[in-house]
Amino acid sequence: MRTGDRDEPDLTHEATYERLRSPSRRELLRLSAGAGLSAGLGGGLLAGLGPAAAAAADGGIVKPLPPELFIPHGTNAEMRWEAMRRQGYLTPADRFFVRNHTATPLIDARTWRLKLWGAGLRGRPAEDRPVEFTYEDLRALPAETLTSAVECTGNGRGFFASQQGQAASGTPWKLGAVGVARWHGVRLSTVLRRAGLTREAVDIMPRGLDADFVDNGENLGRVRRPLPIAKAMDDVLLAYGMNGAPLPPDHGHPVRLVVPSWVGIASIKWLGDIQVADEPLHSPWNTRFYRLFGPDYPPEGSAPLTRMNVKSAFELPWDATLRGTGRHVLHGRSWSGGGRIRQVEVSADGGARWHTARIRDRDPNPRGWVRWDVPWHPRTTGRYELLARATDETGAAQPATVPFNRLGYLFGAVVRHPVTVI
Ligand SMILES: Nc1nc2c(c(=O)[nH]1)N[C@H]1C(S)=C(S)[C@@H](COP(=O)(O)O)O[C@H]1N2
Ligand SMILES: [Mo]
Repeated sequence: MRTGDRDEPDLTHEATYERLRSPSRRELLRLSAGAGLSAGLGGGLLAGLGPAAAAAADGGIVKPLPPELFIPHGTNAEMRWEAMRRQGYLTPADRFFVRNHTATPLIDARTWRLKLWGAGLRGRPAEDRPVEFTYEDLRALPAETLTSAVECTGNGRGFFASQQGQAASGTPWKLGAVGVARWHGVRLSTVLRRAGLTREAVDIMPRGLDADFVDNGENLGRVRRPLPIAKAMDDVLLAYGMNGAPLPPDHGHPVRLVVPSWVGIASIKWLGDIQVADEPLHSPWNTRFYRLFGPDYPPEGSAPLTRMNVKSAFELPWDATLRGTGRHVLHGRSWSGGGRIRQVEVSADGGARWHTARIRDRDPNPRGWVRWDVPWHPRTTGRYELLARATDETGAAQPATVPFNRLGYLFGAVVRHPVTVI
């Protein structure tokens, strides 16, 4: 999965990559200011799709959001973790979280085209003379299946306020902004090669067909985030299927990227075009967002975020009620962008004693999660807090607290799950 030689920097990490050719702070400020080159193009391309690109009506999400499966957060909705109880390994599409910057666009696959352009392709095709693939072109290419998590970088953000007393800005997710699906599609590397990828290619910039994102009155253009070519050529999928069905509108129909192990923002939905550049690219989504900002970080923020961290969740309602002081079996899942989960421990006494959970998946998928269970015998009725902490194959684990960052990314501390035994 990772490239190369130990002496070589790992360029599949945007952070490593960034360190090697980081722009100056002044340059970054300029790059993060607004839509830059892409301003105004959104409307034109969308108009080109005609009625096919109408946006979903009220609320911006197409699928039903029954309250037993979802907690709504404006244009987004998170999965309730009890909805994974008695499910198999995968998150069914009906309960997969939705993170929309604006609204789900309704795109007709018959008129849709994927457009590739830029100086990293043979002949350096311009944006208005791109290399095009139809939906059928992509489906005719060798198909692959990839079981991978997609997780929002801000998953767990609400716990900065509720557990650490410092609120971060953004959607106050609990732990439900994650899901694991079986994605079907064609490797991005296959399509990049067919489009004429050259050795000069450095970064790609996939861009969505949803409406321009307006941040406090400032139009930042369409959702787009650079991806280093090394990651793009590694394990990234252009997905047109999810759990054996066509990709649903809310999850990127007709085609989305799935960038395993990385921050959810990398997995661009409703993919319209991909710039392939022979120089580093920037967008607000890797300069002003998706870096760590705060007292512990430099003014321009950390390096752009790449891999997700380690997390664990119980398959219980938030504020669960359990009947009886007898034997219970607690179920949950743990996952990490760093790879396979090696160990999960659970505490019911605030972290004084930890019990090793039984991991049910024998051969853990490094891009997915593991299911686990552990018996629990509460001796008295009353309020409890259940804690779960996991360790991944790199040795990364879940601490009791994490340093604050203003945008509330990567909350990886142990979450204290309230339970009442009656
Ligand atoms: N075009 C586009 N792609 C996007 C987004 C978006 O708003 N527009 N949101 C991103 C973010 S922040 C996340 S976490 C994932 C969420 O994917 P999902 O809604 O299928 O769960 O999609 C990413 N891709
Ligand atoms: Mo996200």
